[in-house]
Amino acid sequence: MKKLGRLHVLTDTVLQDRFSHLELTEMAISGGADTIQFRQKEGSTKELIEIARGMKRLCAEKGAVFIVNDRIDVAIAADADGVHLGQDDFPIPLARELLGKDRIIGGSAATPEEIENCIRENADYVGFGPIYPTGSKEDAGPVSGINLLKRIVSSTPVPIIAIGGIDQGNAIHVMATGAHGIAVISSVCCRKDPQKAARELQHITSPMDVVRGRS
Ligand code: TZP
Ligand code: MG
Repeated sequence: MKKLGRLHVLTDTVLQDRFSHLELTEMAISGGADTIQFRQKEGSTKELIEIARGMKRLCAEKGAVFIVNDRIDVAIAADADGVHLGQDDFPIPLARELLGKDRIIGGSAATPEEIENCIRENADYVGFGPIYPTGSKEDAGPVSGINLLKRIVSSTPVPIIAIGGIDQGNAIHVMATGAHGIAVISSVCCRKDPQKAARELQHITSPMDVVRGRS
């Protein structure tokens, strides 16, 4: 399996329309995001595949991991590094059969029970949240808060990628729980300067890169 990144940026063209998925990919990676997730609920399959292929090419060039949300067909067509699946999406065990063991398969969870499902199905990581209130997902469910996140991190044998309302101000508290990393939409895509916004988060999620002068 490819190395699991610590700063996952989910590109979004609904909450903002200044930048395309590809432009956001470029800016987020320039700022230090190590993982880009293509998340788009609307549009024809053909259109999604075209966008995803462009994003994958750019991610491969820059050494970032490319993950597709929900759509395993689009992930396969774009030769993505992985797929991220919700509880009601394409079943993880079937995705594993199709993608093999070298691709990353992440599962979404909002409760400890859903985390158990992801573990049972051998997800490579669990995207857990919302940690804080978010306006980016209507059905995100109740917030977990930092204390529950901390308990979950210490009792879950797979890496946790925390999501939901994470920004430049609170990311440090999220990382302090021992979460493997964070996934964000608005605190990069909706910021005036997405590259700068990603850099600020990258300094928090991978501080050693800063020390080594790789920022
Ligand atoms: N899943 C749980 S919360 C969420 C998703 C996709 C939205 C995250 O967006 P933001 O803007 O980083 O809160
Ligand atoms: Mg989904």
